[in-house]
Amino acid sequence: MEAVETASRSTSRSLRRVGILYDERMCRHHTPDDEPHPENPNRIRAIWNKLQSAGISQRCEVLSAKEAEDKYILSVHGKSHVDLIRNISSQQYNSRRNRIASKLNSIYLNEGSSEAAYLAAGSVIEVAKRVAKGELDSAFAIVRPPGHHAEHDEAMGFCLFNNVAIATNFLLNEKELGINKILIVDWDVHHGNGTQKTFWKDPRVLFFSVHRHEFGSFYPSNDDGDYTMIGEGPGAGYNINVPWENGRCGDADYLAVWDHILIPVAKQFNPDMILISAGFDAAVGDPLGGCCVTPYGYAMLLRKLMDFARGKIVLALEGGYNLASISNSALACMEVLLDEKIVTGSTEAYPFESTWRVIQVVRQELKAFWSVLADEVPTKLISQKAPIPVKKILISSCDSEAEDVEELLQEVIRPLSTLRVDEDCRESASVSWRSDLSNIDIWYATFGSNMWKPRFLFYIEGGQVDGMQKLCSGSMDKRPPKEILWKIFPHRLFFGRESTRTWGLGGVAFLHPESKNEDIVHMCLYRITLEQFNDVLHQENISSYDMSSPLFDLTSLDCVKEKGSINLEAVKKGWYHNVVYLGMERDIPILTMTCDLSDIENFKSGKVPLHAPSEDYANTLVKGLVEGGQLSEEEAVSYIKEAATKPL
Ligand code: Q9C
Ligand code: ZN
Repeated sequence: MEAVETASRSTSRSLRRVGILYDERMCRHHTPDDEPHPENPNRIRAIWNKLQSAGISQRCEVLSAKEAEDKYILSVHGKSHVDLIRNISSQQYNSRRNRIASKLNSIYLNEGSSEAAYLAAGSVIEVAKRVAKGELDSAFAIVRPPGHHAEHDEAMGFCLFNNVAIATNFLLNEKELGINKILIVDWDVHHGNGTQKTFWKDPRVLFFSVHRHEFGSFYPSNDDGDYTMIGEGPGAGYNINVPWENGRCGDADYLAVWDHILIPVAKQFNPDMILISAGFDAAVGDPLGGCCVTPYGYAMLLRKLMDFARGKIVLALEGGYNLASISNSALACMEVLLDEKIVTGSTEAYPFESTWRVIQVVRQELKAFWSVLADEVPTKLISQKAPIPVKKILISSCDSEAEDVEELLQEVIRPLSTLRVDEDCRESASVSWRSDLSNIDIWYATFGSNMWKPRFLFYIEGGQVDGMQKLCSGSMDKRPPKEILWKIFPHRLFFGRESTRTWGLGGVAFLHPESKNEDIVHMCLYRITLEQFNDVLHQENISSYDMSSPLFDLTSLDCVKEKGSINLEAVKKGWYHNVVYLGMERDIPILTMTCDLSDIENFKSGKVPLHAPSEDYANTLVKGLVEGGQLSEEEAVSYIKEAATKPL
């Protein structure tokens, strides 16, 4: 009997006992009206389906989720936070839930949130316990909501409970498990601020995070993720941050950080167990991350960690928003845990120069604590670097601009058209979406300065509009609009914001996203492709978003037709990130872009002022309306005046 079991194990199961935890109940946390959101239930479904169809889950021990007990959660979070998350999904919170969520930073809540949060935390505990006991060699917990941003008293960044921090404390507190030193590796593209704070003074936990930082402008947009943040008191030296200065980092950059920081330190620290905050939003194709780690890259990073803690490794999912990217990355990691085949693949040759610089400053900062970091990195290595990256990104805008100018100052201006289509991710990532969307026409309806055709053409052709200091990147597809027509819609035009970099003092045009019968707005409709529309969206909402995937694809189009409007999370800082559907014209959808309803509230309350436009800006609109044959000059002037003076 026993012989039979052993035989069947060696054929269908791996020699390694690898745990995998998936539970559909964690899908019950979603946006209240199922509005699109990058952190959605399909993320974990996609990973699970992929692992099943690749035959991975069949070779693993499949576990289901367990809710965490409050006493474990309370080792990381305050009582009031735990009470809130426990009760937030109950009926008595129905009327307050959305308001509470809106006061938090990047959080939504629904009737399924409490259960999912407890299951996510409990699941990481469950797999970590089994690995610690030796029942499993290693494990992957496919959990959501993610956890690493959640702080002692605060849910943020799509995270409710800090799953990895909770499991870490669990392991350390269960003395009989014999786990006294834990290495947490956080390779999510965002800084693990919550985890860092939890173990700030704790030398039993070495927290290592590599993340986009951009000098404090990348989410969570503060200095917590800086390399100078090394821990405090007995924890000094036990917190290591590797902050990227830019996006586009890929396998070579991550591997260099592993080879020259993490691996030597891990050797010296000699952990009893490793927990990985395994977000896959640094993966190539991720809409939020803008980095380009391949599945092979993730496999290598994980492979190198398997040599420590006798292979006792737990991966817990954090972020990652491209379903294909996260599924393939997770699959590559599972193959490493199962250890059944050699990791194969190749990596682009060299890290960026900025990567070597960051590695050097991190080593410098920490060498007093880790003698293995004391030597200089050989100049021979450092001289091997990728050519200075040129950004295709953006470039300038017109009615709008990003809030943080710093973000922009990093940009090297270069027209899109000079990029080859098939360059690797470091420059233009996967651009196959472009050919898909280049055959689909939409009407781009504009109510602002783009009504003046010469002005709008700069968004297509690129270049500098007369009298404006700024350069537009243009669209990669430079064909002019196929048709132009004008229509009147029952929407409210208004002018807001005190000043903009493009137009100086004075408000710029916005459309109330909701229609009302007493209002009218003149709109100029340009028939362009969905690809061009994406480039227009990008120019209207300057951000570090890198266009490796579209901002607005066919799914978004279906969704906006059904829902009326959709907010583009990736360019949330832009003022025109809300795409509104205005109906069909000759079987072609009409789309415009404006602020969202929460901005409208801020305009109404005066938090952001309503403001008449500058003369230059108003003149551009008048020219648009007059040259477009819509109104006489006099009528155009009074149309704008009315929109600029009527209260919202
Ligand atoms: N301008 C994780 O990956 N983005 N969280 C907000 C505001 C929030 C990411 C953008 C990103 C949170 C787990
Ligand atoms: Zn993330």
